[in-house]
Amino acid sequence: MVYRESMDVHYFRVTAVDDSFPPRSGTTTLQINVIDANDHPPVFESSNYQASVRESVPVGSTVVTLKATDQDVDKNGEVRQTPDFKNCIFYGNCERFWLI
Ligand SMILES: [Ca+2]
Repeated sequence: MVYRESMDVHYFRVTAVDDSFPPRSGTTTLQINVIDANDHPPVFESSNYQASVRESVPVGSTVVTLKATDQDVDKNGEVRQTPDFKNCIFYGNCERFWLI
């Protein structure tokens, strides 16, 4: 198995030999770039976050900042927030959400 995360470029030395006598040969180097696969999930810095907020906090206030990283690159490594979860805290008292 080839993993881009361990080595993203491989080099091979290739030699071709004819059947003349003495044999003649040519050598070249083959470079293979390993393209990333989306094989890693985003991972949060912590498996558990806790925050407290005053009941009078203004709408739009930041309560806690979560950070997640993904070992993949480019589009495969982008970490996005699911739109349905934006600005929501689960298990609140208003139809499953507290909107802040
Ligand atoms: Ca990924």
